This record gives sequence, C-alpha cells and structure tokens, in this order.
Amino acid sequence: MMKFSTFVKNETNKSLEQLSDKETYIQLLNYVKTLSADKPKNTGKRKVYYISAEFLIGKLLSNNLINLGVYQDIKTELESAGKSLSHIEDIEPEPSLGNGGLGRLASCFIDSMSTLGLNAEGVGLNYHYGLFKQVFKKNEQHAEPNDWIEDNSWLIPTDISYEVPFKKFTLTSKLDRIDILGYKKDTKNYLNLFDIKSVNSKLIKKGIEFDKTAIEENLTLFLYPDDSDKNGELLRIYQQYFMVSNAAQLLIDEAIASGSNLHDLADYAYVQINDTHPSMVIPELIRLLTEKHQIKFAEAVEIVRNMVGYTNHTILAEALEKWPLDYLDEVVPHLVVIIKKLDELVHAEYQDPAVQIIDKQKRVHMAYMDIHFSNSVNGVAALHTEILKNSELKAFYALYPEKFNNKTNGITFRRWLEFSNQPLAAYIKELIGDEYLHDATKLEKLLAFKDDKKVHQQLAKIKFENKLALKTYLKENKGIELDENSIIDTQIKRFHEYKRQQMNALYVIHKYLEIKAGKLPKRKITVIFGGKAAPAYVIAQDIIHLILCLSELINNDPKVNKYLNVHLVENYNVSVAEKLIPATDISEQISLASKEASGTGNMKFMLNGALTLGTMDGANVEIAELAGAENIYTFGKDSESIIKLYETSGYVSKEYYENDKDIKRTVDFILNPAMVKLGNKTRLERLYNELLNKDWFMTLIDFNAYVEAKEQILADYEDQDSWNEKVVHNIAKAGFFSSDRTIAQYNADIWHCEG
Ligand code: 26Q
Repeated sequence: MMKFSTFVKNETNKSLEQLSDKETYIQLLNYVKTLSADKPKNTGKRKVYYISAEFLIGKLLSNNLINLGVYQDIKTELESAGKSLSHIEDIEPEPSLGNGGLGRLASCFIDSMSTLGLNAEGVGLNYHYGLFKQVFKKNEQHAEPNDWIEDNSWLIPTDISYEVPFKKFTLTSKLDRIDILGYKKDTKNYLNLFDIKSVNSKLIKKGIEFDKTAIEENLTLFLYPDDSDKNGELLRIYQQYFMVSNAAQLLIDEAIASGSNLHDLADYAYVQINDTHPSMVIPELIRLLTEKHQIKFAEAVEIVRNMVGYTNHTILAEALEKWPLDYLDEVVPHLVVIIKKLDELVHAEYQDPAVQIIDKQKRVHMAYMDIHFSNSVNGVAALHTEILKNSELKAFYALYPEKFNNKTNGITFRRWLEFSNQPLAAYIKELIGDEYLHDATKLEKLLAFKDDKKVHQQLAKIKFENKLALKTYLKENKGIELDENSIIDTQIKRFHEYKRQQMNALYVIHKYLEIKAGKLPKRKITVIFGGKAAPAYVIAQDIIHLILCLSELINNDPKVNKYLNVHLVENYNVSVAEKLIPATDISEQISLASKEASGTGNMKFMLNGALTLGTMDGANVEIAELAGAENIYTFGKDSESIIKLYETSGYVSKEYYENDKDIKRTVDFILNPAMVKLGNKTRLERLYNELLNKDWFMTLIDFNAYVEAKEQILADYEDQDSWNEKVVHNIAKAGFFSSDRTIAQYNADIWHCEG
C-alpha cells in the first residue's frame, strides 16, 4: 500500500508539510477513495437491498481509515509532518442524511454487512440539505438548511439513471454511491443514493421553508419536509415512491444481469424495508414484474412475498403511516391499481376489519400491506417484538406466527469504541488483546479484572481524560463551559414526549430547589441534553425551551452553579455523540415503558462505561439481563402496567400533581417569575398545562421513582471501586450489542445470502 505522503507527492507535487489542513483533508479523502476503488464488491447469488429513508452515517474519514487498518499509521505520518489527525477530522462536514435511531441503525448495519462480507447494500435518497441544522435563539430552536455536500465528497457519481413515472410527469434519476468498507476486509459494498437531476436550491426561502409544490425541483432537497399540510404529505409520497421505484428498477436490472429470468427473482434479491417509508416497493415490484416483464399477477405477488422483510421500529400510532388513497391517486395512480388488488386479496382471505390494508376511511395502512406481502416481520428488541406479537400487531401474529421474529439492534464497535473512545480501546487491548474486534463477545474476558483496583483506577483516569477532551470540544465548538470534575449525566436523543426529557428537566428543577433550600449534593452534577425536535412538534419545542431557560437560570446562579450545571448542546449529531458518550458517567434511558422500541444510544453508553439509569423499556431490558440487576439502575412502572393503563385510560396526571407537594412545587416552577423572565410565557404555559391536563406519556407517574433512583446512582458514584466494578461488568457484557451479531442473525434467519 502506498504511503500517504507518497500519494500526496504524486498528486500535488508537494510534501505533506506544505499542505494546509483543508488540503490535507482533501488529499486524505482522495487517498481513501483510491484505496477503496481498488477493492472488489462483495458477490453472491442473492443480494440484500436495505432500503431506508435515512442513513445517519456520520463523518466517514476516520471510520474508513480504521476499516482500512491504517488509522494509526496515518496519525503517526501526519504527526511527523506537524499535523493533527483530529484537527483534520474536524474539517469534514457531517452528512445530513438521517434524523435519529432508525437512520443510525441503518448505518451501523451497512458497516457490519461489509465487515461480514455479505452481498448487501443500502438504498436511499441523497438529500441535499438533509435534516435541518438546529440553532438556538432566545432559548428557542430554529431550523436552518444544512448545506453538507461539498465539491470534494465521498459521493461517487455513476451513470445509472431511471425514469420514475408520476401522474403529472416523469422524473429522471441519477445514482451516486458511497463505498462502504468492512473492518479489515478486502471487499466492499455500496450505499446507493438516488437523486433527481433537476434539484434547485433556490427554492429555499426563510429557514427551511420552500415551495412544496415544485416537485421536479424539490424532491431531494430535505429529509422529512414539514408534512403538517397536504402539500407536505404529497411531497413525502413523491419522495418515497421515487426512492423505491429506483430501488426496484435497480434490483431487477442487477438480477437480470446476474442471470435471473425474474421468475426466480427471489433467489437474486432480498429487500429489507426499514420501517414503512419504503413500503411502496412491494406494489412497485409487482407492477414492474407484471407490466414490464409479463409475469402473471398471482405469480408476481408470490415472488415479491418471498423477497421482502419488514422491520418495525415503533408502536407509536402517529408514526405508523397511513396514506389517504386519494393522495396516492394524485401522485401514483398506477400504484393504486396494484394496492387495491392487494387489498382485495386480503379481503377475500380475511374478514377481520383490523387486518385490512385499506380502511373504511380509505386510508392505506402501509405496515399492514408489508405484513401480508412479506415473509418476515421483525421488531428491534426482545420486549418490542413481544409487544408487537401480543398487543400492537396481535391480529397479524394470529394469522402469520411464522413471520414474526426479533432482531435486537446493535451498534458498530468500530465507530463507537475504536474511533470514539481511543483511550479505552487501547486499554482494553492491553488487558485482553484485540480478539474482541472480530468477536465482540470476547469482551467478557474483562470480567477477570472486575475486582482489580488498578483497573478501576485506570478506567476512572480514562473517563477523566475523556471529560477533558469533551471540555475542550464544547468550549471551542458550542460555547459551553464544562466542569470536568463533575458527574456527567447525559440524555441525547430526538426530543419526544415519550422519551421524557421533560422528566429529567423536572429532576433538574427539583435539585435546584433543594440546593436553594440549602440541601447540597455531595458532588457537582452536570446534566447534559442533546437532540432536535421536529419543526412541527410544538410540545417538543416547548421542552427544549424549558431546558434552555433552566440552563440560563442555573448556570448563572452563583449559589447553585457550584453544584449543578445544565447544558443543551446545539445541533446534536453523530459527531457530538462521539464526544459526549465516552465522557459520560450516567446514561439517561428514561422512556415510558413500552414506548421505546429499542434504543441504541443505551448500547453505546454501556460499551463506553457509563451506567444506565433507565426504565424497563426497549433494549434496556436486555442490558439489565446481561449486565446483571446490580450493575444498572432501573425504576418506574413496567410495560404491562403501562399498556393496561392506556387500555383503561387509568392515568390522570392532575392526581399526581395535586396529591404530591413536591411534584406540585416542581411543576409549578415552570411558571416561576424567574423562568418567565428568561423565556416565552406562551411556551412555558403550554407545557405546564400539557403536564397538568394531558401528559399523554405519563411523566408524573414515574417521577418519584426516578428521583429516588437518581439519588441512589449519585450516591453510589462516591464509592469509586464499586462503581468501576459495575463499569467493568457493563463493558464486558456489551459484546452482545455489536451490530455484527445483529446482521449475522438477519442473514441466518431472513436474508440467507452468502458471505
Ligand atoms: C412517520 C410518518 C410520517 C412522518 C414521519 C414518520 C417517521 C419518521 C421517522 C416515523 C419514524 C421515524 C423514525 C423512527 C426511529 O428512529 N425509530 C427508532 O428506531 C431505532 C432503531 O430501531 C430504535 O432504537 C428506537 O427505539 C426507535 O425510536
């Protein structure tokens, strides 16, 4: 392999020392692209197409260097030329192709598919401005376009292009690809990102507002454009159909090129549908097979049924897509014909209204279509899959028990340990070698050191080092002063009521009031939040507002700020997560039980030696089982009780407020004059009223249990030996959460493609 400095000399006729950091970044990008261009693609008869509206891939330079096995060499080479790799990493813009857990999961998955050498690719859209950039002004969130694509980028143009027919016009696509390297593998896969040729950024007006009707120019401008009006919803349908029609045409072309006669298409392709955003791929494949390739309808249905799997990521009713048939008819009438035929097939077989694709109000239930016309339906954590089978999708489980399976989520350890926590990774190698990089369960060897005080001290030292690195990062990039000597308690995820950032904020108020009253914590606590709220989700924005006001109040109060700090990090993204997670002591996973399908941040924290403070929800349940009850802090009502409460409408938030003085005092503080002075009264009042009169996600039901568990975890931190014994247990048992394991299971149980 050519040395980087030689590459630079050949390309620029300059030495490495003569390049600026920006020029060095561009040379490194080209160096990696050249090395990866030499690698052959994975092969195998059957190819997996993982279709997803989001791929939250994060920066790629460091990850690619690690996967190529040259990270340390490049670091050393740069150092001897007087350069710092971490400064150069900062220059790369973070791709803005995802929003949260589902998109980050898709990205961990494509890393693992390449690492396992599977013939499996991602397919999505290349949004030019992706998800909005979050900016805080006057303690409120504002959304700005995120212009992430530069002239030099990881995107590799191809001349692959398709015609995608809509009712009113036909759009021509173009395909850009990103090479996806596996960890120390000789082969690669692609992330396929389709785009329109005619995208026009001049449509963007104030913030992220734009003309939603100019489809031929706006289709790939934004991820999840505002769909609070009809034009927004229509645009989403345009985006989804464009994504899946391209995917379907690509896979049919590739199958034919590999020798398929299309009657045997299922031997050549498998489509994994990441939530319902790509569901239209089912009728689209059937349409193409019948209309373009003369296959009979009944046969086409069976072919497609054998080559599609559906992954469910949520049980929140509002996130389960139901498109009005009229809207589909306005955009893709040719698909409506097929959807109606599928609906008739279901109707002929089953009479239960609960399992019909098209309901009485003429809305198409995308998930239901997926379940009938696929051969696999999976949840993303053990508890989540059980809830799907026994409650949310019970009627379907009764029809198709054999289709249902669980695939507990995972994360790639290359990004979330090797790269993001280099001091810890180096120390683990010192203790147990590097076998865990290929077989993550080998981390269990760390259990041999669980009582070793020297190991405890070293882990504490690494945590402190990471806090210092975070301090520098937050100061330089986010205008935040972090106290490295405080306990760091972090909640990072999309803002949503079910995730209950508001419960954490109420804890902050509770602590503030205690400190004001002279009850001082043993050690300073820093509560960190990070996350974006959907622009149309008003209450989530109100929660952000509450936290920003609290942050201003508390951090500027000299009596309190010695004991308590609150920060909300602006524009939380993958790069911010990579800095926050290794420095965190307490991982907040406090969703209302039954509502968080899995969570994957919880796994990242566990791997990085933070202890979980969480409800028995999603993958927290499996974390508790693996780490052992004594090594995790769980609290609150369990999922069964919560599901019952919803069934009986048994939760009345006002009762909690009126019957508990501390809760009342804490909630009332939202409207304290000191807060109203810093904030927007309308927002604070709305949030207060929401908590009192509605509180759909039951913040108050677990508040006391939460305070108690938090006091316990804070107290336990003081015994550092016992704390670090728990830390060792957590890291040692985190191997199960490697996405390599998850992907191996998808392949063994669903995809059956050769590796
Ligand atoms: C639906 C309808 C209309 C508009 C938007 C949507 C929509 C958009 C995004 C629905 C869902 C999403 C994203 C969901 C998501 O990120 N889910 C998370 O997936 C993770 C990976 O499985 C889990 O770990 C999380 O628990 C789950 O919340």
